[in-house]
Amino acid sequence: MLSNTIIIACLLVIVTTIALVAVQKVSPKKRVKQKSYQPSILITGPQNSGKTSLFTLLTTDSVRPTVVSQELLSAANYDGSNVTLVDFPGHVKLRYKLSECLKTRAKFIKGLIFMVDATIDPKKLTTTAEFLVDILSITESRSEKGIDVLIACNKSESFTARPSSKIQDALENEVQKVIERRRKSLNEVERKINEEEEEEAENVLDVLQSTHGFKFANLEGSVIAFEGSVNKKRISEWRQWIDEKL
Ligand SMILES: Nc1nc2c(ncn2[C@@H]2O[C@H](COP(=O)(O)OP(=O)(O)O)[C@@H](O)[C@H]2O)c(=O)[nH]1
Ligand SMILES: [Mg+2]
Repeated sequence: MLSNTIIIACLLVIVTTIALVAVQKVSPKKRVKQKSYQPSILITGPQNSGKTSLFTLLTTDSVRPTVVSQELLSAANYDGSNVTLVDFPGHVKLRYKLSECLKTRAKFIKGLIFMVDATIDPKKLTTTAEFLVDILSITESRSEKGIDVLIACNKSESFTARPSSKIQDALENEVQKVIERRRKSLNEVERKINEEEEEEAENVLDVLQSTHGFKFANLEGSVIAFEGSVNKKRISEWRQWIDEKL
């Protein structure tokens, strides 16, 4: 008799616990609201292009030596606005942080600065273009109007620097090649990728590339390239672009 009571009591405890867990799992869904974030401007781009130097110049009005960091830097209420300025480290291993941010906060991103070192040989822009395709794949598909991108061609005081128009053209060509390669590998590679994933990847490439090939001008977000030099504090065109986004 006593053992029956114990069994019933145990059963009651188990059933109550299961019910509580189930309720907890269901109720957050009901409460899910569209998360709200501060509007932001992101400074992105490959390593060593001058992102942290620019972030420092914009936030302290000084040019200082930088340290390679794995942490992103952010400055809320940039220049008296409600916008947060964010410096994303360019290291490949930290790219997921940028992807995550772009995916979850697309609507709150006022603009994206993609910084490149203008002294790099335009023929060696392949990895830079791959990075840009990763970014545009998200910004063009997650946000209705896309996100405006400034290609900030830094180190332009150097005599080996290329003009911004040349860098923009070279990047456009490289992006086209990256898209073609990705499309080819989607079609050719026999791997167990599920159909849904494959279709999504193809859709993203279609968003970027019309039948006439990839052109920055065909994107939803505007893409513009200006040269500048953080070291020489020659960044007036970049500042103007930022001011327009604030
Ligand atoms: N020549 C030149 N070097 C620069 C300029 N801006 C930044 N640098 C240098 O480029 C290197 C990388 O800068 P950093 O801001 O750390 O790049 P990040 O990796 O993109 O954050 C540092 O040695 C900077 O001093 C510039 O306008 N001209
Ligand atoms: Mg940095």
